[in-house]
Amino acid sequence: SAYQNIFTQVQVRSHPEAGVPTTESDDWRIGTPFFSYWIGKIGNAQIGPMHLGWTGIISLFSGFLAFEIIGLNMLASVNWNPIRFIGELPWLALNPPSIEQGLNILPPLNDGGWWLIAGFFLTLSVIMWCVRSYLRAKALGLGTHTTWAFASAIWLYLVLGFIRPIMMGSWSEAVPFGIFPHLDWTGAFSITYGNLFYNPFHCLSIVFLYGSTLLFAMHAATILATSRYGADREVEQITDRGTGSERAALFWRWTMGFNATMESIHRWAWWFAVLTTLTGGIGILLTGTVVDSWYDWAIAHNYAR
Ligand code: BPH
Ligand code: BPH
Repeated sequence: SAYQNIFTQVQVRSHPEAGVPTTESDDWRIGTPFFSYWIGKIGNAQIGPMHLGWTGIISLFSGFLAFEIIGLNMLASVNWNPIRFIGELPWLALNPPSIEQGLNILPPLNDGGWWLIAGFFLTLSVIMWCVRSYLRAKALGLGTHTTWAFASAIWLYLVLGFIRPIMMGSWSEAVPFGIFPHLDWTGAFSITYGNLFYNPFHCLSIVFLYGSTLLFAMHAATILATSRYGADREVEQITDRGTGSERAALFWRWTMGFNATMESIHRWAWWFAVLTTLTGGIGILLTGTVVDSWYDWAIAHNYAR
């Protein structure tokens, strides 16, 4: 039959696909698989089974605890009034300890204690999720690229909420939980330290974040445009270049004189994503510890005038 791509695909309806055998027993695969037509429009129509495992259970449980602690504190802050809770949700906060608490790990519950407990469980949750991605990759015989990329995001998370507060000697330096409250924190942080735009690591982080979206748009467009020649079978075309990836490469060589390869484009994407949070974390760690005003720093280094 005709070649299938995402525009013409036929949704498979058969016995659920169990996947390749893994190196371990399959006891942890839970949930009876089922098919969904509409989910099939945006991805694989088969839902489940999912692999849970101990790291998955710990992650979901501790993530749920953090979520509950944050939510109940916000509910308490509006006198347990559910209507106000919904109406004011974007403005509600669970704040870190006040300055006087320093790095006290047992501050009063209503002066950052709940914030510390929620932060502990959220951190446990994301680290367990990361370990889980490592274990799933190993069980399938994969490289661990996803795990290390996620670790880069966790690095920025830890700098913002844990490492920098410790270096500054106070939990009060950390980010509050809450929608507008964390945005207010971000804005105040920039103003306090002389405008983050003058922080060169913030610049680098932006370059990589915007660069990531540029690369993603270019790559997705290129593959969609050449899928009619089979270039969407990307992994095969790394080792067995076909007319699809040949045309994809030529398109960019004609357009800008240079082209990535079917493999290197994925390394470009991986590094751009990873460097967004890696450079970002460095920039935040330097702020208030090494540099008190990025504007003054920029003047001193002929970067601003
Ligand atoms: O699995 C993932 O992605 C799908 C991992 C992840 C990643 C990964 C993953 O592998 C990678 C490579 C990245 N993120 C990369 C990046 C970029 C940097 C390299 C950077 C731009 C970035 N991630 C950013 C972000 C951001 C922000 C702030 O910009 C966010 C918010 C995220 N990433 C978020 C995420 C998650 C989607 C996922 C991930 N990045 C990590 C999931 C995780 O750690 O989960 C822990 C928490 C839980 C498992 C539980 C949460 C609790 C729920 C909120 C409520 C509980 C619900 C309850 C169970 C239901 C109750 C039932 C009721 C009916 C009663
Ligand atoms: O790294 C950074 O800076 C170096 C961060 C960032 C910042 C920061 C950072 O910390 C701050 C304080 C600011 N920007 C501040 C400002 C100024 C005030 C708003 C203003 C000048 C500004 N930034 C502007 C801009 C602009 C523009 C156009 O004006 C841009 C484009 C940017 N800033 C861009 C950026 C990014 C490059 C970078 C940054 N500013 C942030 C990079 C990034 O990807 O951050 C998101 C990722 C994370 C925070 C990691 C989260 C990973 C977790 C493990 C996920 C956990 C998920 C979990 C499942 C959640 C569950 C929760 C449940 C309990 C509900």
